[in-house]
Amino acid sequence: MTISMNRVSSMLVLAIAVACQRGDAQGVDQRPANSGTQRPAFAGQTDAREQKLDVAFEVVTVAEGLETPWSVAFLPNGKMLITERPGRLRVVSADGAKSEPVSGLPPVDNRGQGGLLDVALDPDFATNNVIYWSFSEPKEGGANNTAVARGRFVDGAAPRVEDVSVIYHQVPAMESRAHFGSRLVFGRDKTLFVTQGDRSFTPGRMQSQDRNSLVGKFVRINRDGSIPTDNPFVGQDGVRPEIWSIGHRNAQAAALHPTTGELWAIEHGTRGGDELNIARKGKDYGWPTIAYGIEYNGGAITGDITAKEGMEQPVYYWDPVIGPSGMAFYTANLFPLWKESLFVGGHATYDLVRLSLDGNRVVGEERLLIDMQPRPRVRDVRQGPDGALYVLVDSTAGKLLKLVPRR
Ligand SMILES: [Ca+2]
Repeated sequence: MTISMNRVSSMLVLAIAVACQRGDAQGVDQRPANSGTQRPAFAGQTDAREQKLDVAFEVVTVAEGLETPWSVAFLPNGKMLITERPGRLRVVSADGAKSEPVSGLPPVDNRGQGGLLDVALDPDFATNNVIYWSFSEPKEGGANNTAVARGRFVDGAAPRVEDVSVIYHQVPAMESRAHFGSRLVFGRDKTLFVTQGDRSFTPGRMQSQDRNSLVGKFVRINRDGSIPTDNPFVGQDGVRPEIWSIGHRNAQAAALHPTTGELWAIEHGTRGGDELNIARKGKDYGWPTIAYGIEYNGGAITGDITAKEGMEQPVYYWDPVIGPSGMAFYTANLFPLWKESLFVGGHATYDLVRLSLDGNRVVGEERLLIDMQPRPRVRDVRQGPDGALYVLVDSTAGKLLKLVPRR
């Protein structure tokens, strides 16, 4: 077939025009977008320019033989706590030795995406030895909900938790095996943020805008489970006082910004709508009223709109999606070029995503670990006390890896 030069140039102009509408057309992900005719609310909201920093690192295996690990936390003595989703918490030494499961944890509902999920140390762990963990809590009739427990950690040959109490229960419990969210992040004031999901079915999804439900919400609680008096909806009739922000789909990545102290979170979005938000007090992040992308089985989301007055726009969104799980702001000196980067686990893309930030804007993106064999299904990413970047690989034969400078 012969194509005239005029035809070629008009096709080229059209291609550039479409690309420019999406972003700057130099993004790292070359797969086609799912969002059809949708457009970002501002330049740079998606498909940021690829920015390769060419940092030389090597990947070291710290521990292996972990069954579907979900989260890692660093103890002050150089050991680590790692959750395994079926319901086990293990103490892992720097040399990779794994303890017997920590005893004393309440039962979990480990069907589907549920089980033992995040783990975090008390801000005063050095003096009180208290840890917190999130899990899917089994309820009658096959229902479950996200829950948070705390207990005093006692290390040793048979590690255990004592004085255990469940300090938070998402309500209502529902019959679903998905979208538990549940990252735990302490604010600077030592209150605890808990991200939660919409339970991945219509009854839960529609509660994401219902302020009398804790489904599809981020909540903020005190360390004993009580409600901070300065939560946004305290004292309002028909509104749950635990709520910090509303309209969230399923955030499995969250961290406190190292400079501003604000809660940043990344949620699993629609097909074409994973999104990075700064979760601010009392704000509405729109799900399911506004969303980028489409239903996973095709078709528009709710009213097929991406913006509405009174609803927050994401700082950034991915189309196609990455399946974000785990995030860390890098602040250490071990990798000077990575300072002030935001790392995100690509659970669906089997890679590690690095974002360059300028204030609250994403200005560059890079994909790491794309040459590993097999590619890592990243569940969590953390900065270790040694400044290395730790990556937890989700698998029935899961691993903890760390990235260190290449020698
Ligand atoms: Ca949103």
